[in-house]
Amino acid sequence: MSFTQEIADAAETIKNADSVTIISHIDADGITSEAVLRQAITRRNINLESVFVRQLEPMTMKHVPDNDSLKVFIDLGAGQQNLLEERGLKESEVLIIDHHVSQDTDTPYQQVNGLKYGYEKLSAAGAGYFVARDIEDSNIDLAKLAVIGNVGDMMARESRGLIGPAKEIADDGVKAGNVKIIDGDLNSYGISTRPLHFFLSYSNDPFVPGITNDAEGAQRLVEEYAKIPLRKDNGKFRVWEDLKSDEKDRIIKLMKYHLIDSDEPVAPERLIAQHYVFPDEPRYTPLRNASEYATMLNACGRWVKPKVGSTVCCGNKKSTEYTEACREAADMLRHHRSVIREMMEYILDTGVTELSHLQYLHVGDRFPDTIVGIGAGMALSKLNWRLPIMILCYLPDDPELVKISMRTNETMVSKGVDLQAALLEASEAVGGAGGGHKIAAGAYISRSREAGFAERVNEILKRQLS
Ligand SMILES: [Mn+2]
Repeated sequence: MSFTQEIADAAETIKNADSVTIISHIDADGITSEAVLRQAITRRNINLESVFVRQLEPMTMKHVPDNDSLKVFIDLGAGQQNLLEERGLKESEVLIIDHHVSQDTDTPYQQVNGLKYGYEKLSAAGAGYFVARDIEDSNIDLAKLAVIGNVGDMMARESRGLIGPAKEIADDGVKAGNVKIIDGDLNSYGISTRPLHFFLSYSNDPFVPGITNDAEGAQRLVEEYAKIPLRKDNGKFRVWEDLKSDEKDRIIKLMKYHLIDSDEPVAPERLIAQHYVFPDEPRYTPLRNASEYATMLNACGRWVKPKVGSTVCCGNKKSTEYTEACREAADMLRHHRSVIREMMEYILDTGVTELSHLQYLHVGDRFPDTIVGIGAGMALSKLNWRLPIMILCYLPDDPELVKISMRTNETMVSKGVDLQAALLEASEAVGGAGGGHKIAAGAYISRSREAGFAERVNEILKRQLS
């Protein structure tokens, strides 16, 4: 079997179905996955129902309908095939499209998964897009959504751009005319919506002395040193996307000079990344580029309204349903950002406990567990970047568990830090479970074992750096 064959078989399975149920995950990748498949399926006039779950576990399996539809599990399912078996789902009624590690079970469920072919940088929406394109060539207009899914799942992060099959998808988007790839751009978030000087001051990967967390410094760089107007003729602040390419180059060059003042040498290329802009979306909105769009969808998921996100993704722009969904999604995004900001301020005001190789804080049940990781990442940019940050929190719906979120940066990863390995080992030792990436990872452990957990992880990090 090859990946191409898996895709072709999945397309065939969907085309032959009388009705389909999509079961997907409530984050940006899950929502775009659903939106890609939903459009590919409804364009063939096949009956369809969609279900979103926070994660696939015994409690949420009950949302999977008991009917004779084809159940397409996407962005989840690969690692929970035992649950599908326990539920009594037959091989013939299941298709899994996923990019998580697959679990061995007796029932050989049909699956599309790039992971076993070495495609680690392809999200579920990416895999789902290939199936959609196989169903009908004209579905290449859906590549845009898969780009958002890939970016949302951080597939472009370490490589500073999409690579391999995910790049092929972005190229399809260019062909379809609704994706524009911008090369050699600044690696920072908010190109379409953030006022220029704030955009630069939020840039923290890498940390740029005199600019990162310093909006006044950023403003001086723009106006005094680069001699670039900060505002448009109408008085409003310009955004990064407004800048001409020579203006961008001037700013990037100046930022490279600032890097010389870094505590540790930083390769100037680390300032550079690829951006994905959507020319069919309105300017100055989060819909305009892949990373801001992904944040908006994550906000919809975190406020448990993935269907609002999906309606936006399907982009039936003339419908009032679409207009209403955009408004609601924008509200959720604003709320999302303000809660994250609140959490970051809480971490900074309360202060973290520093151990030799990490810093940590327990936030109890003050913040939704779904934003704790992001808040931790933002707080880290204002704290000692050498110490990975660990935030512990309680879960509203499970009094037994503690959620652990950890974040670090690329410099520490290059020195040997691997948060996924650290949390996996530490949580397994106390009967919990963890996973993620080197740069960002999470775990769940029992409340009865939380004492001493930070020290345990600290020891592992110490070993990794020795
Ligand atoms: Mn995913």
